[in-house]
Amino acid sequence: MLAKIKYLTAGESHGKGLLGIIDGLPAGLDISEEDISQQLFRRQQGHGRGGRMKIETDYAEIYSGVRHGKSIGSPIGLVLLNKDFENWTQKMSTTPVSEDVKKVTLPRPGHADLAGVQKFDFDDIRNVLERSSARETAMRVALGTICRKLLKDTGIEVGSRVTQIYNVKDETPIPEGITPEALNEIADKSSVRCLDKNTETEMIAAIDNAKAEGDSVGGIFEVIATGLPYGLGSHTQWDQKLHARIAESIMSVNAFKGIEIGMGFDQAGKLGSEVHDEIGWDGEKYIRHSNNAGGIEGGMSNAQPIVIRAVMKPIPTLIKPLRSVDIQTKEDKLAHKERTDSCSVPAASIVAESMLCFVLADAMLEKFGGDTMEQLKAHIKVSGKY
Ligand code: EPS
Repeated sequence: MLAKIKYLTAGESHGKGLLGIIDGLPAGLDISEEDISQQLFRRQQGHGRGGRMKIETDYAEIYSGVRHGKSIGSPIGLVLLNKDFENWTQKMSTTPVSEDVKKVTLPRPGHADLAGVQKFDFDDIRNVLERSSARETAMRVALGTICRKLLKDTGIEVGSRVTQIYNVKDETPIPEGITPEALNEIADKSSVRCLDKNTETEMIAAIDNAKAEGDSVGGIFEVIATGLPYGLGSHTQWDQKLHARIAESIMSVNAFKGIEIGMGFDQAGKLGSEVHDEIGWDGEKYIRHSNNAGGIEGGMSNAQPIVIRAVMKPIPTLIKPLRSVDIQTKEDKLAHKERTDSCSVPAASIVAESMLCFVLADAMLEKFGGDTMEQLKAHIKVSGKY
């Protein structure tokens, strides 16, 4: 749960576009459409993307809340138009149409299709699939860029890389001491956002093989944040705990099925003495001899880098569809298929960065507060412990 920041998105995948509103940010934050574009571009990349990304050049127009390049404390509104809408004007018209629009009646296993039509009593799956599409994550990345900017201005960077696609794993650790932005620079040069060149080739082959079979693959990515002070989040109440807030945010992304923090699930097979990060004093400040906790102890940041990993399932839209049932006739049929991606794990890692940005920016505002960026920075200077 976010404490200080509120944000909402609206928009269907093939509708007119995506809308986003974010509220609760201080005045005086530099925000530009160029910054947002840069992140939107990153989300559009990746080996295994389908035809849609060739149609779109995602660009979010700042509609409100910014004046002469700076936030003014009011809600910030963004508008991102879908270029593809021109091909869907009848099918996705907001007003009634005379043309007969074919209904989608074959739910895809693993997608929101069947649960959605059951919930809303729809006879057309399109009413569900349009909003459940990961297209919506474009707006999350756009809004998340504003939080990323606040973090950057307070010394916090967020970056990511892909560690697994299908059964191909990159076991190499993130280079010691690398900044998240430097990590992104390297990862962004790879079409699968993988640091190891040999593994990259295998990952690309895994995606190509799946695609050739009409199938899809998922994977795992790692997100890191550095420059954090002690004490974001709190141990004092369940909904204050920083790792819980991060988990909620990350798990809200389409197709994300799990999250680990620090050593994560590997801790199950270790002794306590192998897991916990020993504490030292370097003459000026506390240090840790390792970071298995992933930067969070007792629900609070401990001034170490935050390290999380999340898993994305294979996309459920398959060119070689699975068995399903027609919701109109109840006949056994193969699931609906439409244009899709065979892998969008690299793009998902950018979305995950953005989701972490919301939580960390919110936790910084919660701890240090301020109506303006100047005030926020002054408060951090006075009471931030690193
Ligand atoms: C996406 C846009 C979609 C898909 C993908 C993500 O475009 P379209 O449906 O027009 O091809 O490429 O969404 C899915 C595969 C899904 O199942 O939701 C995007 O902008 O990221």
